[in-house]
Amino acid sequence: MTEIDRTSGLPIDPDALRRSAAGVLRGNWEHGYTVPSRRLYPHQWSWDSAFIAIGWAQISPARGRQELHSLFASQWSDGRVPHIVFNPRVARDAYFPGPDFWRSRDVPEAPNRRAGGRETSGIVQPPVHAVAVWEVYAAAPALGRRFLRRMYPRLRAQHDYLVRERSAGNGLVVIVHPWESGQDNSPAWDAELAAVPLPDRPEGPLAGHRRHDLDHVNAAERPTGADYARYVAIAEAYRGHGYRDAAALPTHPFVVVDPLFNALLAWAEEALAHIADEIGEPSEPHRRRAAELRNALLEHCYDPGAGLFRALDRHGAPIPESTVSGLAPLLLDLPEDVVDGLVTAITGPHFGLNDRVPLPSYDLTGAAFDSTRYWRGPAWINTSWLVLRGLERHGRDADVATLRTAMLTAVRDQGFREYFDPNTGACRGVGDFSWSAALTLDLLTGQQAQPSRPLATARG
Ligand code: 9WN
Repeated sequence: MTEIDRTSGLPIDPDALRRSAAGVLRGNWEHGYTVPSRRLYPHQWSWDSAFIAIGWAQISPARGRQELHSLFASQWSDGRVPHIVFNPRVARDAYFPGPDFWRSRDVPEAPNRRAGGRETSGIVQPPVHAVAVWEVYAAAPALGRRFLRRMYPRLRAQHDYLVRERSAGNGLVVIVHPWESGQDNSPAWDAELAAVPLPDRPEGPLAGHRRHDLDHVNAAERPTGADYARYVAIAEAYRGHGYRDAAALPTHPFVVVDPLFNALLAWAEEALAHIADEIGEPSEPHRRRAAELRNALLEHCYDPGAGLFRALDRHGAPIPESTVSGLAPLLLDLPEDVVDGLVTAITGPHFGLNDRVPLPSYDLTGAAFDSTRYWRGPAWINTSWLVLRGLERHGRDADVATLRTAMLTAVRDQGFREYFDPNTGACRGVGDFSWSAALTLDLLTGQQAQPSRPLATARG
């Protein structure tokens, strides 16, 4: 039944929305985990699984636990959690680049195929998983702490890998591929990408490869062919070093600091501290690491003039593009003037907070803005949700309500789409996209004010 949503004043039928969101997750459930999209992404993706588990927590905490167990079953022995874990039940070329491109089977640190391990990619994605583990546990603590005990060492190994192998030398960690940011063709990567030499092959730089994304989504909504050629070249360079960071990084063609990646690592360290407390492990090292990452973000990435955090290039110089990534540190404990700066950026002309469309992925007034193309402008549910959690943490209730209304309006009117035109709200990308459904379930639960938001409300 349609009712007026208490916080937003929006006419929605929360039960119907909840039912259809749950239907998307159930439809995308695949033997122990959830694919982001049956058509475009028929495997398990790393940060998708974390957001998806947060959604499952609301309707089936058991599936939320399974989702995370399944992903971490393919963790490499060096601690990295691969960005894709391949589904052996779909054709090997159903997605490009697939298992025959990444060749994890040749890497001793990767899951052993002969022992039943799944093949994976060799890069990572933003480490938001400890938050998901905590939220899945917090949704049903009566199910017991065994899940936390099992996940804690794996999460520690995930974080230790990043801090050990990916150090930027300034307290932050680097990423080695645009796909690792989760915001693949963000304008923040343009200058670095332009410097990546394209392989000189007579049949073109993507020779021997075929993109499958364009079978499912309009080319105007996806990265360009030149972007893809460089994505492949960067991945091939890393693969050429057996995915060993110490060997690869000195000459690697793409090395940047992403504020969202680092903010999520810090937020996840806070979650690890909660988990450690709950199972009787020392939590202080996690709080310390979270604070160190936060301080390094403030020192090296915050741009007080713009009121947001900048990505850094390989020399540690700020990249002058304003993207939603630069708003993600709002998830952390910050000085009040920095919070004010971020809120001004969110509500001002660059990100244009309103109650119709979620937040754009890129500055609405930026030179590279494109309302249609992937991470160069379109509004995404996951990054909007992260900013919403940040606004919640800092008690900006009116802005939380506005953003929540925008997100619910988008999925109510356009469905659980992958992304949306940030000006008109029109749907873009694929439909029945898992994290859009999962995080809607979380939003609808927030409306019932259930006490399952420990990280959002914990201050300091
Ligand atoms: C490459 C699965 C993933 C998300 C990323 C999003 C997109 C893949 C692609 O889909 O990336 O990893 O093929 O475009 O950019 O954030 O995790 O949903």
